[in-house]
Amino acid sequence: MDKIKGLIFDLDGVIVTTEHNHFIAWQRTANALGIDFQEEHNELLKGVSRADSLKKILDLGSKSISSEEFEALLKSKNDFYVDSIQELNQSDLLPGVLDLLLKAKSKGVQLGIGSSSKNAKFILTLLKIDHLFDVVIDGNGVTDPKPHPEVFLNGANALGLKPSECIVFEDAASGITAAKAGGFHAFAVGNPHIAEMAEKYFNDLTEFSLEAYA
Ligand code: B16
Ligand code: MG
Repeated sequence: MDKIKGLIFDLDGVIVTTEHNHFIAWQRTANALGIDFQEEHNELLKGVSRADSLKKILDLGSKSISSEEFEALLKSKNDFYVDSIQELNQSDLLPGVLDLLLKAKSKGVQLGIGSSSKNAKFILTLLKIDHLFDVVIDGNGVTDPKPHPEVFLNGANALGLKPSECIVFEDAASGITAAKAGGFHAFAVGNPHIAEMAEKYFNDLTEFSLEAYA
């Protein structure tokens, strides 16, 4: 393995526990359409863009709606979700995150975010960790969402690093697929369902030792 010079983090589910907020907001949307939506269905939506998530929910219920209704549902889901995360703060960071970011900074390892979320910058500001990242690539700057590798390739490019010099931390199948397709080291965190797909698996980031890689 090349010496690791960059760490690229997915946001929802790796840095912070916002996946549950997404789930509650999508469940409300699905139920309004008369579609049953449970945690196991939500697994298919992790790391998936907002529009692709709604398409998957409609497929689940074999429903089709007008483009006006589609746009209105995207907006109401996001309004509900954003309302639900207003109180986010540093105590919501997942275990080991802050220590790892600070250790990487002190060793000169570059830091990036590779998220599908259009709310990523807002969330990083609420968490007061935005200043720690050298680059933030989010759902606003990407043409092809995960499982396409574009989000991570743009991140590595901006850091001036080769994918093989970066570890991507992900909690979603779509994100592990994207990282592997881009030639990154794809490490899974906090989601045992995807452990088998990844190069390494950690229950949380306290189990990851930067010294072993950088
Ligand atoms: P938004 P990540 C993803 O973020 C979430 O995992 C996924 O549940 C969400 O639908 C997607 O962002 C879009 O988020 O609606 O805020 O733009 O895990 O890639 O950081
Ligand atoms: Mg995620």
